[in-house]
Amino acid sequence: MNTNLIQKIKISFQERFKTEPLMIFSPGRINIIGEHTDYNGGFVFPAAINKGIIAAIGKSDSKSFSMAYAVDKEEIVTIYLNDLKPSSKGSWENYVLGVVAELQSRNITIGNFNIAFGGDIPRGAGMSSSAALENSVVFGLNELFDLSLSKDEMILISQMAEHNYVGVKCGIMDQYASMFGIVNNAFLLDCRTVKSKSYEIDFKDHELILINTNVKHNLSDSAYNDRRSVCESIADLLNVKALRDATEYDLESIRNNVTPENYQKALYVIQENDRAVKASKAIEAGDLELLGKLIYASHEGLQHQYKVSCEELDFLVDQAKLNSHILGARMMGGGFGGCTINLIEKIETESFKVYVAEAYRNQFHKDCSIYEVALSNGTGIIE
Ligand code: GAF
Repeated sequence: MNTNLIQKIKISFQERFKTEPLMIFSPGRINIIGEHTDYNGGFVFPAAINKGIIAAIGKSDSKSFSMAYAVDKEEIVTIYLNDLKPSSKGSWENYVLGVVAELQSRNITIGNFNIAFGGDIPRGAGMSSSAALENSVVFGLNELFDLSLSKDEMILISQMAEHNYVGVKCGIMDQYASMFGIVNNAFLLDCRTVKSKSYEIDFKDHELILINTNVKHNLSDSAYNDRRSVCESIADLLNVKALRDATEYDLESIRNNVTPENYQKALYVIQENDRAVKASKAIEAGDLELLGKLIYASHEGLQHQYKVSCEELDFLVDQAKLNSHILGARMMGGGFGGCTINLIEKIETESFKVYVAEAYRNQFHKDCSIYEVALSNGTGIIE
């Protein structure tokens, strides 16, 4: 955990609100494989990481308002609990407001509060800073006002905050990974039952590194919701609850009833779901070659079938493919920017970092950022 950041957030809270806060860490996540399968009721393979959101939270004496302070942005908003509405600016405020609104919609009463937060994952990096923020807010309010919410309830509140206040109809992967993370472990999560099996991750002489394109193309939120509705309409046509319940054979039977583009999107989801399960078996068997192949195949599908990649991500994956010490690479998260995740032999990491940073700069005249991350515990109090 980032101790400097914890200090900074704590001091910012104390200076502004003049009381002692409860400190919370809520991690971001990686996803080894299983992309865009969560909202199709399928499987994903995420893990919480040692980067995320640090929040300081405390009760407020005010009778009429609460306050939320984004320390890095130096922005503060006043929240009137009896008059909540989404902020038109569409910024970080909606993650906080959305959680409060979801509590209210469940008739859960809270008092006024103050929160200050900051983080060490860049927004738009596909590492789930939004779920981390939502989880930190709901977790903090649960502690502060003794709401007795379970972690399962809290992640649904976070997810619905994102649907109803942020406008992204996300699945449950990010909130789950951030809330339930276990140090050194990743999860095969069944997004229908919201139950997971954890896998200790030790790739021996290999490791996972992230490369951030440092771009986030604008269409990402609307394209995300579009993909979701395409999947839902094809599931309807197939008469199944979600694409997770369909096979390639089922899909073939309605091929003439859908556009070739939508057929490919649904096919991607069915195949990716299968890859996530296969990847869990490969990890269990220590078969990193197979895991790497599945990861590359996932990117192919995201690029050509599901069409949520972009030229910066494709470039990074192509660079990885040129290096025989990299077993697999793919875009991670919603897409249209953010990071690639790379399974690389440890002895190669340093030289690949230098190589890829220069190649990226030459190609796009901007810098990528490279992170090594450790798998961490989920949302919790910082003692
Ligand atoms: C985003 C969403 F928030 C997740 O629910 C998931 O769908 C992911 O994109 C794609 O796998 O992170």
